[in-house]
Amino acid sequence: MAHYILEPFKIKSVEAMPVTTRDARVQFMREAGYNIFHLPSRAVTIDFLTDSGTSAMSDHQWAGIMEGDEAYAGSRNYYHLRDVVKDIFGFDLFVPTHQGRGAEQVLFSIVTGPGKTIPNNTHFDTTRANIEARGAAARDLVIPEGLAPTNRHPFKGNMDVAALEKLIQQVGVANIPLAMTTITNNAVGGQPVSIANIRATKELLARYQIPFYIDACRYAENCYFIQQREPGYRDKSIKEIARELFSYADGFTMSAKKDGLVNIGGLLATRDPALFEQIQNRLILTEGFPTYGGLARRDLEALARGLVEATDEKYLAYRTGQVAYLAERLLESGVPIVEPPGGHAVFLDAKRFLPHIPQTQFPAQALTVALYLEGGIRAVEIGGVMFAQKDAATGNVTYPMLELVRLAIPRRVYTQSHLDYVAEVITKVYETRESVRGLKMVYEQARLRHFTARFVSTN
Ligand code: P61
Repeated sequence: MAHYILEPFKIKSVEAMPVTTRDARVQFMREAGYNIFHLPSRAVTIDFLTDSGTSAMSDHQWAGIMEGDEAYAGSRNYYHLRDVVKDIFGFDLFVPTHQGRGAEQVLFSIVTGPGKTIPNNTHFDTTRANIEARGAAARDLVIPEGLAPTNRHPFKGNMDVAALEKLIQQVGVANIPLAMTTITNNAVGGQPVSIANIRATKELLARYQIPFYIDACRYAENCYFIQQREPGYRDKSIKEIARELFSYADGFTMSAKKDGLVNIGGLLATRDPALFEQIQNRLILTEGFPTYGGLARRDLEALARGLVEATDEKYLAYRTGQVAYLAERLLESGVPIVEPPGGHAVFLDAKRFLPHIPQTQFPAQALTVALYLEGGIRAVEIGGVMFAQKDAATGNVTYPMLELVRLAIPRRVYTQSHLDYVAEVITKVYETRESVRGLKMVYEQARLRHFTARFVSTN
């Protein structure tokens, strides 16, 4: 039997949850063009679209909202955030941004351009898009185990350091303004990266004098996995692990909507004073003055408090335990998932779930539709819709290795009985999987097409 870790909090405020009929869901889905991004939230019972910006804030964070000092420059909330960033990450030079892609936009508009290449263990879609939008190339270099859904490697998110060295030699140091590692590695299943791998990546990059940046949105979950799984870290606190991990970085971007436990916000930090000057100038142009960076000052206070709360081990044990519980329940029913589960989400393996649907008919997208129709659950496709690459010259489409459906669990929002309901709905869909049909895409945009694409059923 799957084991559930007690929630380390009580509920002080509740929000009504929409419950719909199957007929209503069929209608909603048709109107949404079989794309869950077009569903109004009033049509969704359990919303697992994302763990980003969907957390429940604590009473302490809400109290901080009331203590917002809405000064344009030099707000006391900014100084509080500055102290917390220094304490957890060890960085002096940082700016807040409105969210993760705000940080990406500012950084990449300065360092990338045509002919440049940015390597990463795996870029998430907005990171890739922000690089490609500037004519640069985004390269994914995760270890092979990361792409094998049932391989139980403890750090499946790791960078393939040998492949990184090969890439550097191929494209040349001058064309790589920086290299990144994303923790946890979202696109391959929320899989952690070991501190040994971070250290090895840093050592290699230092030899070539290439700066090393971390995409840090789920850094606390990653540090918890290091504590639990990596030899030598069991007795270290999350903060100690974070301080060591970030000591190898020359900078980081962070969507604070994840392990910042806030509904909006981001961070961009660097150790390079000359680059920091450019960052501040660019920030003023697009986000805001450096002591607020596109956020209300009350948001900075909530973030300063959220960052600290996310390093609490009781919270992280519950958080990763909740994800593991749902994964365990699904495995007990024979449902194919990415193993072991990651830190923020359970990923269904749509290739094994729906082997009768070819990749040209978007099996993972078809599965998200089926989950919604069966139980009002909104999950997100991470497969061919999001990541297929079309060759501009030949029109040939290359599909990604993995066709996944991500059930991203918002932090501190759902209880054990919600997860039990989800497990029952998915088991039912699995038992009747032969009836699920593929989809045909009838509308798409050139970039980030998954947000707006529309489909029809191949029925
Ligand atoms: C997510 F459906 N992630 O996982 P921003 N880096 C990484 C992320 O995971 C990430 C960002 C940078 C989201 C939100 C999301 O197609 C989608 O604060 C590793 O969202 O700008 C965001 O941070 C960007 C959901 C993003 C999507 C794109 O759910």
